[in-house]
Amino acid sequence: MMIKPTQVPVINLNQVQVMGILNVTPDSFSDGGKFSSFDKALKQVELMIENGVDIIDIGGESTRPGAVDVSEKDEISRVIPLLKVIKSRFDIAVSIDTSKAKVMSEAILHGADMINDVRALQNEGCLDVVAQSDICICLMHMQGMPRTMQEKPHYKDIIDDVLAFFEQRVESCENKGIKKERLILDPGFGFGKTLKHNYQMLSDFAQFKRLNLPLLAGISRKSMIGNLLNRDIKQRLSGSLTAAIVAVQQGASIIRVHDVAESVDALKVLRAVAQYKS
Ligand code: 7PJ
Repeated sequence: MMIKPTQVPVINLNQVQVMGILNVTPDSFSDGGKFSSFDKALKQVELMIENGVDIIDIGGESTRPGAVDVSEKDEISRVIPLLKVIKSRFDIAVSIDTSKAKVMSEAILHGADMINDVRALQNEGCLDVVAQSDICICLMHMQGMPRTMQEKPHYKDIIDDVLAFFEQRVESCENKGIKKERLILDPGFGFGKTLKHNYQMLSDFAQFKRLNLPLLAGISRKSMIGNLLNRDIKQRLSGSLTAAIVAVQQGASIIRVHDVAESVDALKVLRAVAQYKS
């Protein structure tokens, strides 16, 4: 039995989608916990919508390097009330960034349009929960776990290894009856990768299209920008935009960003370039 069928196909991949990041963790990576209170989060949602966001990605678990685990109860109380209010007030697609089956089922029940899982549905019960719905799922690659993933990332070949992981996860989904059409793949910039691995993935981003599934790129304000440029969080906009556009030019369907207005502008320029090509 379906938990809740979605009414409309809300994630439209006919044009590149801007996914705006809404962190609701007390220790959020790049907003310093600024939006941890409910009203501030809602204001941020309104602002993102005004600025042309397509999908809002709500995360209640910090997955930045070194982050500690959060309980299921805490994560649900951070994320679900916000999801409910957004869905009742705004006509916007919402993605829930979680790796916990219980959070996923609550999210699906309350109208989430997408599950964004940095652990690619590997945690117990996740495949089963998602199989009972029909919403989109983003499967992200991560080597190791957030607390320790940056200690010694190692790959035989970063592109081949990530592709092999995707193949295995897509197969697990299909074995559970989750149709391929619902899946989006993400190589997971910064998740168990050195600076070199990250730039290899960006240079060869188009290789990830080999499985014929839409791709998501999440690079915004990450250390692959900050460490390269020696810039702190607030000074990473130019680098982030450049990287996002490179990913889009190589076939990314969704870019996950903090700076919605600027990213929407950059995409408009790209579209004009495509439109006026002789
Ligand atoms: C990503 C994510 C990403 C997907 C985070 C941060 C760290 N989900 N959640 N892809 N990153 N799908 O935003 O810096 O790259 S949390």
